[in-house]
Amino acid sequence: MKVVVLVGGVGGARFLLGLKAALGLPAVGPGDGLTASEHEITAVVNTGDDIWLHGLRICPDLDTCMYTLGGGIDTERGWGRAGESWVVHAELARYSADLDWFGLGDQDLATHLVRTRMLRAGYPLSVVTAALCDRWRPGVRLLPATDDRCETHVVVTDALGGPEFLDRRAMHFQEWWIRHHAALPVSEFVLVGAELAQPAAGVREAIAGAHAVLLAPSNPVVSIGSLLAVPGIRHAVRTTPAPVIGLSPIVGGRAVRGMAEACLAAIGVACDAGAVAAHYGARCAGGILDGWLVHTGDRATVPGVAVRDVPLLMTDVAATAAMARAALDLAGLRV
Ligand code: FO1
Repeated sequence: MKVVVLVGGVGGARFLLGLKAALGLPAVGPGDGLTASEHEITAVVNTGDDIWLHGLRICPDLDTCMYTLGGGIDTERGWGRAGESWVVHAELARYSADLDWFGLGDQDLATHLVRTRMLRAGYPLSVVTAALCDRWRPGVRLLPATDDRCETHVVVTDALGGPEFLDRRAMHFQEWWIRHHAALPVSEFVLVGAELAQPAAGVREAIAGAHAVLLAPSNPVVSIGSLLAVPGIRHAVRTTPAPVIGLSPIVGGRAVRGMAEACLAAIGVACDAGAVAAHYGARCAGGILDGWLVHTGDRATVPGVAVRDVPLLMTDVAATAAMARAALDLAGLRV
């Protein structure tokens, strides 16, 4: 069975752990490689969070998926390496090198150094990611949404200069998310580079050749939304013969993780499972969904979208595996 998952960062990575378990693959790592599984998972990973810092290209969602599935993630934070040290980060702060708001771990730094060196040598991000995965062996093919620059930036309108100076300024999503804790009022999200970006090698083919395409319970705006904003990816999802099934990241009117509420409010979408489904839209009505899983007790009514309610809290791998099985079942696939 070929399953393609559109994922963002922490939530998406956790979902992939459960999907691997649901398909009989070891949650972490590639397994013994002897029992060649007849199942193949491809994750199309959001690259809208990617950022140049200290001259290094940092890919938060790709690294979160790679570390999580490769067994190197710090499970408390959900990002960065387990057992991390922050010596370089502290030294940068001593130089008041400004970017102390971004946590740069010493082990994580090696990933950025290798990636940046390969990018500078001309390798596309998809090739770089495959090379990094040679070490981490995630047991899932990780494809960046695009090999091109297509960054999520946030336009903030606030009266920093006093009520008479309502000024608009843009900043990278990471700065808004981390430095400002998503607390600054957003007037819009802009995908810088989208007009020139193409899906990365293999993305369109994976989506077209899948038996099921799943939307992980990731942030609908800055993860799934930024991913779908890469020209060609939304079209690939809308035209694949595979059923397209989404899992709601909103449980009981509250985002399970991260600050999806702030992001949804910025685009005028209510923070509930039904509103997010309507935002994605039914494939038969110009959107992308054929099916939608909501948490037990939540509701969603979108004409043309088959809705089921199941427990959607990824409390552990077993719970997440049950969610993944429910999504595949809604796609008509029995595992
Ligand atoms: N998230 C934070 O809240 N604070 C950080 O300092 C931080 C640093 C960081 C470094 C590398 C990396 O791969 C992820 C990092 N994240 C940090 C998480 C990241 O900002 C978010 O998880 C994603 O961008 C949202 O999906």
